[in-house]
Amino acid sequence: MTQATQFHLPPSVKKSNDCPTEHAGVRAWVFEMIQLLQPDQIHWCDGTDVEKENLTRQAVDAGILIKLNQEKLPGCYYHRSNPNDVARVEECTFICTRTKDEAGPTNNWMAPEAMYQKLYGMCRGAMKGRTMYVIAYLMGPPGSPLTKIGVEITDSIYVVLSMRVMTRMGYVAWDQLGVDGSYTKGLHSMLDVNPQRRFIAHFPQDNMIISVGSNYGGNVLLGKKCLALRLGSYLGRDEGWMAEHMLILAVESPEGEKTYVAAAFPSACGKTNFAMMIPPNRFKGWKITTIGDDIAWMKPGSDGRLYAINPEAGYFGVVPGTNSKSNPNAMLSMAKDTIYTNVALTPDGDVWWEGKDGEPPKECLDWKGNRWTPASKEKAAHPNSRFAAPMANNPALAPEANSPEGVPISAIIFGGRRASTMPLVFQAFNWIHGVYVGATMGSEMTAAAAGTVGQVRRDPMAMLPFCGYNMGDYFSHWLKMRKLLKNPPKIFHVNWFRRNAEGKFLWPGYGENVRVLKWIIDRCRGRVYAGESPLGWMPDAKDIDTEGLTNFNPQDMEEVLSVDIEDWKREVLLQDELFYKMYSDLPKELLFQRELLIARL
Ligand code: OXD
Ligand code: MN
Repeated sequence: MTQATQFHLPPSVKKSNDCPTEHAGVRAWVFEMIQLLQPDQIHWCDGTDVEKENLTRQAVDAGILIKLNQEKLPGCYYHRSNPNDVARVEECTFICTRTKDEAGPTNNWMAPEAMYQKLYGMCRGAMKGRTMYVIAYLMGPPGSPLTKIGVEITDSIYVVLSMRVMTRMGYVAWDQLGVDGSYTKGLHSMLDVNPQRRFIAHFPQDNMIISVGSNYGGNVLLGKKCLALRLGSYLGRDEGWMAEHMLILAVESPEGEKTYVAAAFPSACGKTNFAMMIPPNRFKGWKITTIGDDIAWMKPGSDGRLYAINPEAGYFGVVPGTNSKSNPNAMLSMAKDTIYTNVALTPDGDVWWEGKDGEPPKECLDWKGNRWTPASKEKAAHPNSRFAAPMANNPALAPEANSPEGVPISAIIFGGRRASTMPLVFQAFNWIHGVYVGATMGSEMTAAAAGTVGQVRRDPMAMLPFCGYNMGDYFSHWLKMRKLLKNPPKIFHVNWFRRNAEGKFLWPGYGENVRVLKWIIDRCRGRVYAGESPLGWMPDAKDIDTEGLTNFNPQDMEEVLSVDIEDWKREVLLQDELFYKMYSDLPKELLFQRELLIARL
């Protein structure tokens, strides 16, 4: 444990504890931020249980958290956000590289000096009357060569308590930082939680994040989207690894054969459900365990395979629609020690949301605190209401989630929410084709980001909102990674959301997705046939096991696997929308892949 040391404060600032670090850079930066932000008090977070108890009590006293029914939900608390602050906001998210070109055509950009000036201007005196918390946290298991250290300054007790769930924070991180470790700086102030004064700014060349005007997880838990994806992708490009918006899971066969898979789906397309899936009876003896549900950091190993870690320690999942059928493991994960945000609150201190098991409550308070009954027109829980739960709660947690070496990935799966066009599954012909498949991914929009729900948007590798540099260079980095891998993962595309002419889902989804996963694994291990299609290698209908599927008509297999050439001609044109925007930055290989696809069609 790091020794407490003297840290001289301006006389107006109280301290609640001693500084736990001798790191000169961190101390100097914190001192500078105290002068800028002018807090009443500073608290260095140590990550202990005593600290958690104290901060939780303070948050309850201040009305920031509501203690839930401890018999039903031990250790669980409830938070309502400002109604203007319920999702990530891409229009307020900036990549402040030295030149606009480095940020590329898909990111908002501002010159670093201008952005610093603007945000430091807003931050002057912003913590008057508030406590400034200093959080050191690890992204990744302690001791992993892939792990990075972050230090976040915040004036939000909700952030501190959520960071405790989502990362390994406190002494474990102060210790790994040591006296001269490198780290990502993150400054967060809620200011007055005003959308007009909301900015999430990334300075990749300074390894720095500034987030102001919000208190929503994706904008303010700076280890997650800001460090693990935006700065992570930038660092990965320079250091020869990949930061991806991917879940990681392990599939174990009844014979004990383990295969690791990473999968990228856009926000709120079921990554958490897929990562925690429970195989159906037909797959008795098969086990799926979760390594991560949102982010993968992947690096080539000495054996030429791609090794992945989950940098996070918790889940920040979408709640509505979660129930004991769609995701029993998520239900158990959030049964204790969880912070719920923007769900509905029942009179007996329980939580409720649309799609939860059982009947809706006769009455409750909705996510805004207004009385709600089943006759109400508005939803009780916000569609992007969330749970923050420690991954240790997940009954299906893979022990490898804490392994510093990470796990060797055999398959990378891309997917989106598509009512038509995209078949249930296909395999890319090779890595370069797989990069093209990922780069042209599209999905119907959901509530995780502000925008028009339902419209198809291109979301390359599910990274459009999370790539910390020029997306064209990001594709080149993907292509270059192939050269570092003797045994690269095979690449696949899936779509669980295809519908028939009547609008009914063709595939049952959820735990049944293991049937598709099995085909994918058999392909990786060279055990199953595939036929060539214009899109890639596809299964024969008979090669996807449908035995025991009660809610699936085997005739539908042909339809869910079908490739409609006319649909695909339109799809290629739609894909061009993003390709045109990025044209001058696109690697030639991808344009060539586009030509090949058109020729095959
Ligand atoms: C998330 C997201 O919160 O992708 O994970 O939006
Ligand atoms: Mn995500």
